[in-house]
Amino acid sequence: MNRRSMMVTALASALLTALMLGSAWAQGSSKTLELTPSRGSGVSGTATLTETGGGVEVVLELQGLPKDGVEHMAHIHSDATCADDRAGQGGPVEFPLQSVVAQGSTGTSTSTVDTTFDELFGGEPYYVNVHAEQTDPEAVPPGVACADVVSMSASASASASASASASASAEPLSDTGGISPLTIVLAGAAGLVTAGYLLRRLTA
Ligand SMILES: [Cu+2]
Repeated sequence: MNRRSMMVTALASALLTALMLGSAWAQGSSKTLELTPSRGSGVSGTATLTETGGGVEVVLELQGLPKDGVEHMAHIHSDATCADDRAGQGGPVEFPLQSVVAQGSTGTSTSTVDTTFDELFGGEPYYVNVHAEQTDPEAVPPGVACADVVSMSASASASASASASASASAEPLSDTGGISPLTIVLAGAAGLVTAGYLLRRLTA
C-alpha cells in the first residue's frame, strides 16, 4: 500500500467511526417528559420518548390512577399545548398511543409511533395526553395527565435546570441518551490525529 492510499484509508476509517458513533447516538437518544395532572385528577407520571430505527418509542408510566382495571386512552396531539387542552382548546390527535390499563393505581404502556425526534421536537407544538375513563362511546373523554413535547433547545435548558435542582428532587428527570456529541467529536479528532501521525511518519 502506498502512502497516499494509507492516508486515505486512515481518514476514511476516522470518518466512518465518527459516522457510526453519530448514528448510534441519534438512535439511542431519549427524552423523559413529565406528565402532570389535568383538571385536579391527581394522575401524574412520565412519558419516555426514544428514537429508534423504526420510529419513536413512547413509554408511559402513570401513578395516581383513580380505579383499578380502567382503560385510559392516550395520544400525542398536535397544534396545541397542555395549557390549551386544559382550557378546553385541545388540538387533534396526531399519533394514537397504546391505552394504559390501571393495575391498582399505576399503569404503563409502550407504543411505537411513525415519526422522528426532528418532527416531534422541531418547534411545532405537540403534547402527550392521557384521558379519563371512556363513558360515552361517541366522545373522547377529557385528559387526566398531560406533557408538552417541547423543542430541543427549550428541553435542553429545561433538563439543565432540572439537573441543577436535582439535589432537591427525589426523582430527577434525566436525558438517558447514549453516546454524547463530545464522544463523537473526540473519536473524530483521535482519528484525524492518527491519520496525521501516519502521514508524518510516511513522509519523514
Ligand atoms: Cu387524546
